[in-house]
Amino acid sequence: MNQTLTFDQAVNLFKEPHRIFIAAHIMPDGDCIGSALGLTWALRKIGKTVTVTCHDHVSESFAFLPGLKELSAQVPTDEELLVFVDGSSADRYGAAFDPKLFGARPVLAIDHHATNENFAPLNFVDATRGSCAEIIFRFVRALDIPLDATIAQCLLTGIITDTLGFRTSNTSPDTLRIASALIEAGATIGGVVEQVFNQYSLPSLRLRGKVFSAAQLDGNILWAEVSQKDLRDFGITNNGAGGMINALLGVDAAQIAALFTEKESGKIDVSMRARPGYDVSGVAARLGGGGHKQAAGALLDGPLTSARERVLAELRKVV
Ligand SMILES: [Mn+2]
Repeated sequence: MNQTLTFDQAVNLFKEPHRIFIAAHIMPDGDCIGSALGLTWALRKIGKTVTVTCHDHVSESFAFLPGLKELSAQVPTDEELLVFVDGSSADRYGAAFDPKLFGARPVLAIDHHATNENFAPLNFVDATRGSCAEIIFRFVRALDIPLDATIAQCLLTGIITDTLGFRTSNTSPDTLRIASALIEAGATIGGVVEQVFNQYSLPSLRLRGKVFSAAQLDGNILWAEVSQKDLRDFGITNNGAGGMINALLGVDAAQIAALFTEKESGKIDVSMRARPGYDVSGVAARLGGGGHKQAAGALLDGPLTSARERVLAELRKVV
């Protein structure tokens, strides 16, 4: 039976073990990478041996974070504690989340998604937090680990990316207090914003031009799509579509935006954004995905047209 832990119970799990396994989720974003690496460097600072993993391609935009190269696809071996960060369900971790490998070891999920399924044997979920990195910060503090610039920069990256630069409605006074402690420890806002928000490749800019010019308004739902052919035509091999969804919701007539991206596997990744007062997390959950009220997503069967019709039918019920 899966258990929900109090904060203190979850913190205590870190005290005894020497070898710890940490996993970031697939389609990794700045929050799961920043949370996983921030926790890794913090635990190493108190003498723990940490394996940090991700079963997916990790965007080069995060190359400025120390340890990024370590995020390879590994499964648990002899670690004494297994930790899964920032994911709402087991399928977000690929082969790393395999109960056959767990044995009697504690397996803890730390997350902030309202759609979290309490999927791990032990779970600590705080859905009031705008980012998982804020929760990790609380763990670091509770374990009396002194912050340094590396830990701080990883965690601030998580906060800034998930709050879109302190702009989401779940950015709280405590978010800003935590950010200010991280800046005091040596992290910089400019460093994150410059690397993550202000830079994309020329092919990615051109892809935006094509995708945005074909965007369609359906009532007050704005949608656009990116096919594998588009990605090939523009010579984009990895995550060139990143960040587009937020621009779509910038359209004044839109209350909800949806971006459909055809994956190499033929599956369709749908990202959704909603203005305050609307909620796309329920739609994402019904489609087998998850997320927050204002930002959620799911992975659907192709082709693009049928995935799009399925999602739009659900979204029309929300607006
Ligand atoms: Mn997150």
